[in-house]
Amino acid sequence: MDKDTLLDWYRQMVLIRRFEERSDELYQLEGKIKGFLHLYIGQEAVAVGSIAARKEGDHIITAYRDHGHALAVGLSANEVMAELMGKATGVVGGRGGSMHMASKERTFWGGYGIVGAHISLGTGLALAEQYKGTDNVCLCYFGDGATNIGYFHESLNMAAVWDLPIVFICENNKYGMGTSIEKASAAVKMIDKAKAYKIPGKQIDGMDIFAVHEATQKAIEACRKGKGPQFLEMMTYRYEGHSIGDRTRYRPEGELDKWRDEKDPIATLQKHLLSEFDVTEEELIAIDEAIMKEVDEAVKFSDESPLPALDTLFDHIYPSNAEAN
Ligand SMILES: Cc1ncc(C[n+]2csc(CCOP(=O)(O)OP(=O)(O)O)c2C)c(N)n1
Ligand SMILES: [Mg+2]
Repeated sequence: MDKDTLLDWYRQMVLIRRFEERSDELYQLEGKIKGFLHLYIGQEAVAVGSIAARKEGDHIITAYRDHGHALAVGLSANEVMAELMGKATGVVGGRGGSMHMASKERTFWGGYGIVGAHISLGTGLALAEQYKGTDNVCLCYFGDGATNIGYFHESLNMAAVWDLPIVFICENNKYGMGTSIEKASAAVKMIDKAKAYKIPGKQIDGMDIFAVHEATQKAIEACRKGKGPQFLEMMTYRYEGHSIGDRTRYRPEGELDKWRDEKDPIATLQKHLLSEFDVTEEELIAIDEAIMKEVDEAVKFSDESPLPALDTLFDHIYPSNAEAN
């Protein structure tokens, strides 16, 4: 890996973290973000490292914890923040909010709130590419909790039967909504579920951006060679609760500190940059400062942006509904 690539990964991970810390304040202290807000803090290496392995045309689809993926596919802090604030300049015009970031141009399809349902949409995207005879693949992200849902099993089965070009990326952060894996899942290793459908699976250290990137690259390559679906279980940790308001009382004391102190993906890459490359502390500080500015500007941009106009209320919905109204 060259220095510029690693600095770019570092920049992306810091952007996601600062962006979300600011979003948390805007939600809890300023009331400028409403609805749900699921933070990705702690898991940054998964989105950044894996999305860096895709080429143009490959699809990305994920669940409601989607701000990190949105920024990693290259959407600007301005348009993602404006979306969080429900403004017309947001990535989907202020209509989706936190859980529904998406961008057709970047083949990034969202952002879904129904746990597990988008896994079938990702499988459909892969089927479409196979049908058209392209070498595009789909990277489909979901949580450990989503593997208990029927859609997950039906999708894995079909993907395996039809050898679809899809990389199933399970972001295993040990918990669903207030419930640990052990309490909700009979199989505690997610790769065992993939094995049931004869899909090759690997457990990866999801806090290590190098491991994430390499594993995703290999999985994508296998898909492009027609070897069918691949499964990666990224072992990771979310530092915040499931969504704002979750005080995470179900976690053992000290668990968060341990992950944060020993495994933090940003600190780990930082150390690597300082020890293995001729990167200085000053350079990293300058990146951090530039990002703080970028986030502040995104908030200003969103504050100053208009809400969607009332006469666009029925845009983008089925004509029959619009007529009915
Ligand atoms: C079909 C469905 N059931 C339940 C919920 C409520 N719910 C939202 S997130 C969640 C837990 C999902 O956990 P996981 O897949 O591990 O993802 P994480 O939140 O840890 O990223 C639940 C039960 C929902 N949104 N949809
Ligand atoms: Mg989870």
